[in-house]
Amino acid sequence: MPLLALLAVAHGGMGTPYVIRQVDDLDDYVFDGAIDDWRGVRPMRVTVKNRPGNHLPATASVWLAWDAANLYVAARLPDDDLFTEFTQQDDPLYRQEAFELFVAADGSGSRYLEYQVSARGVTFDARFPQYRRGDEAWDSRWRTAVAVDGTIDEPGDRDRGWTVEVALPWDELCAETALTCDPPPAAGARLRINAFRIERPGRKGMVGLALSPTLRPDFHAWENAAELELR
Ligand SMILES: [Ca+2]
Ligand SMILES: [Ca+2]
Repeated sequence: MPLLALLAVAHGGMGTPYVIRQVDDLDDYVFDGAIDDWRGVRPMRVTVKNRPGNHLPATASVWLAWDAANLYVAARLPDDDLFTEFTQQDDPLYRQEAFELFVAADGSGSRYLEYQVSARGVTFDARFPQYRRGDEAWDSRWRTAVAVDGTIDEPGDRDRGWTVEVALPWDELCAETALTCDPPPAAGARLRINAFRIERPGRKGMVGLALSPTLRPDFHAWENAAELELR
């Protein structure tokens, strides 16, 4: 599978945005859940939900990129026991294991979007016109694809994990958040995002991992979400 050689992701330290590179040529990109074609991109670690420095028995890596049509996200989620029994759109995937994205224009906590996908490829999507006032009946036009290395809901064997690719259309992000598409997002534009992994080792308890530590037990802690800058 060809490399997305022109993709690159870099980020600065605390207080500086993650820099997200534009994809120059998507012709070679295969939207299939496998992430070999993201090898040219530096991954970001999703390691802790609430506080920096915690040691947790799970990790994840995420990749971000963009073009004129979409914001792209990929993730690798190593997992020796794939656990997600939900099969219907908008099922509460977060009660078992899932990868989640929150996207907003700013840190105000209003007008944001939540996306979840499970290893089964089942999705949950909701828009939040106000903080925590979600509209789950809303359905996104996002694209998702997953690739599973193991067997889902077979507790007796040892899995390796799953990978996921996501494409979020800018026109939808602009319609449902304070981002503007007139003109469309371009180099220099900034937005807020957080990515979470919900993992249940032994199918109990819950380990929550975040791209940007929320610093409090709230997935909707927008003031602590990561800032992205398109480049
Ligand atoms: Ca698991
Ligand atoms: Ca929905």
